[in-house]
Amino acid sequence: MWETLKEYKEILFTFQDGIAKISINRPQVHNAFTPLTVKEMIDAMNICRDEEKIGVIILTGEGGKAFCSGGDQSVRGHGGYIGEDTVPRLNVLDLQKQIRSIPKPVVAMVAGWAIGGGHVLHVVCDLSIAAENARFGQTGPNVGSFDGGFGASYLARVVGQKKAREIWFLCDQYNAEEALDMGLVNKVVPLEKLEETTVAWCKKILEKSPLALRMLKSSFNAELDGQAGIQELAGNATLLYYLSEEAKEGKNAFLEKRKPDFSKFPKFP
Ligand code: 2NE
Repeated sequence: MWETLKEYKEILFTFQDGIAKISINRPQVHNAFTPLTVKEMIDAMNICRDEEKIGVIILTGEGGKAFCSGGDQSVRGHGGYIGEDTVPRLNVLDLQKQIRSIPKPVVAMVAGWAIGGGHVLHVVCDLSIAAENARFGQTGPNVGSFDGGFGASYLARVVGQKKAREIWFLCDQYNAEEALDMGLVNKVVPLEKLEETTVAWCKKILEKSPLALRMLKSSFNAELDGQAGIQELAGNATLLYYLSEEAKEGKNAFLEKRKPDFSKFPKFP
C-alpha cells in the first residue's frame, strides 16, 4: 500500500517498504512535463536523497499508457518551456543530473510511451523495467528539438553509436522487445505485472549493502561523467574516510588544540 509522502500538483510522491515512487500525473498529455512537473520531481528527489528510510526510487507515469512524452509542447516558448513565472526553462536537464548523482538506485518503470525528453529520463535511470505495451523513441528532430547531453552521449554508451544515431536521425519508435534486444531496458513483463516486478527488483536491491550500492553507482558514473563523475566518487571516498578513526583523530586534535597522532594507524601495502 503506497502512502503519500508529499502532495504536489503534477506528480504523485508515495512510499512503501523502503521504496519511494515518483509518478508524473498528467495522463491527459501522456505525462508530458512542464517546468512545474520537473520542479516537483526535483523536490521529491531531494527528499529521497535526504530521507534515510528510502533506499530505492521508482520513476514512472500515471495511467498505464505513458511513462512520459517529453516536454509539454504547448508551453514551449522562446528559449525553453515556460511556466507560471514566465521564465523559459530546460530544468529537466537538472533533473537528469540529479537522477544520475543521487546515491541511491533509480528504477524507471515504463508503461506505454517513453518518448522525446521522456525517453531520456528512462535512459538516465539506473535500471529500466518495461511493460509489453512500452514504446520508445526520440522525436526531437521532428519537433525542432534535441538533447545532445545524456540524451545523445549516454544513450550511445547504452545502445552503441550506430543505434543511438539511428534512434535520433530516424525518430522511429521501438517496442519493448526491440528495446530489450538493444540493451535499452533490463526486463519486459506484461503490463499487469509491471509494478509487482519492479517492486520485487527494488526489494532485492534493498537487501544489499547501501554503501556498496552507493560506491558502485558513483563508480559507473565516474568513467563517463568526467570531473563531475570523479568528484562524486571522491566524495564517497571522503565519506568513508570520515567514518574512520584516523580521520577523526585529525579533527579531534584540531579541536583539542594538540598535534594529531597518526602513528597508530596502519600504512596498508
Ligand atoms: C507520444 C505520441 C507518439 C503518442 O501518440 P498517440 O497518437 O498515442 O497520442 P496523441 O493523440 O498524440 O496524444 C494524446 C494527447 O496528448 C497530447 C496530444 O497532443 C494529445 O492531446 P489531445 O489532442 O488529446 O488534446 N500530447 C502528447 N504528447 C505531448 C507533448 N509532448 N506535449 C504536449 N501534449 C502532448 C505522441 O503524442 C507524440 O509524438 N507526442 C509528442 C512527443 C514529443 O515530441 N515530445 C517532445 C520532444 S522534445 C523534448 O521532450 C525535450 C528535448 O528534446 C530536449 C530537452 C527537453 C525536452
